Amino acid sequence: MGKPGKEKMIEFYRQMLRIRRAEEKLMEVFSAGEILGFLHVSIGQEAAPVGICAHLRDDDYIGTTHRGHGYAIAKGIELKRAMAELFGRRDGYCMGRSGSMHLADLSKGIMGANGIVGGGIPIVTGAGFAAKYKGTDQVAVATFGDGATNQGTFHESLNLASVMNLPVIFLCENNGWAEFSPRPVHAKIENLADRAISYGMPAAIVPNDVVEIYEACGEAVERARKGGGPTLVEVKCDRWYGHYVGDAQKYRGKEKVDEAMAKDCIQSFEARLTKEKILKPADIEKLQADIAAELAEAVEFARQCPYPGPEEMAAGLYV
Ligand SMILES: Cc1ncc(C[n+]2csc(CCOP(=O)(O)OP(=O)(O)O)c2C)c(N)n1
Repeated sequence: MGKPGKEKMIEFYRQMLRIRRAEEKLMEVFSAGEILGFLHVSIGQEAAPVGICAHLRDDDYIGTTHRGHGYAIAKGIELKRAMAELFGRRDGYCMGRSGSMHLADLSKGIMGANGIVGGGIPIVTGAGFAAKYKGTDQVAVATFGDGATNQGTFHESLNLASVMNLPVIFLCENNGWAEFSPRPVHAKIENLADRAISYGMPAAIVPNDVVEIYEACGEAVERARKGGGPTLVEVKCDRWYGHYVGDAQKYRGKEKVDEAMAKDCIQSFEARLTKEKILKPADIEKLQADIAAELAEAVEFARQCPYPGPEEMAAGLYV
């Protein structure tokens, strides 16, 4: 696999920035009442989706959580149609019926976000089983938070994937919080990757650094594609904002939030790219401007799309 070259590094930066700006825009329009329901953003956690998705093909599967926008974007979802979906419009990926927490695009292997904590893990394990059964070299990636590792679905899935040698990568974003409970309250062990030991599964622990995540996930994906079975990867990251947009985080001191923000995975990567002369300030400005234009277009597209009508309510249902 090797180290990522210059072009890949620039693409990592561009994708992390696209995710950050898209979620900032989502927070803005959600707070203005243009999007209904709940919204959970992954600001501060952009390195993991970019690091893993850089290894995935369109026909590889990914299943995410309530905090899954970053993975959908990194896996190749189109911002216009994703935005339309979150706005509840009929030109969205799921005709405006999924919103943020069930956003899916099977043409890109995006099996969907999931509002049930740990709910996506067995679904992805099933996709891994299908790939193995059919004899393809596809892989399946389940992403989830630290809280989800206490769910039975997590343990059943890891055990099954291990004994059946399935091509699944279990990617845990340990941001230290499960809703309003800090990790020591919901799990006695600091490193959740240790849970892989009981399933005889290889595991890796990586910091919130896109290149380190890319390298660890590269090994895991390669092992899975070659028939070597599953891996558990734990990324130690930080959630900047509340559990959902609008959560004032009264349970978490401001100094902790400031600490998390100071470890920004995008800022530190930008500093590295500038120092290594991979990007000049003018290149960064251009990237920022292109992303801003892409997002403005996506939001405008979403705003002018119609809502689905009641006559379309049963479309796409299995009976
Ligand atoms: C089965 C289930 N239990 C409880 C909830 C309520 N809930 C929503 S998100 C969440 C915390 C999830 O924490 P974690 O898995 O660490 O993910 P993070 O929010 O940090 O990304 C909880 C308890 C739920 N949606 N589903």
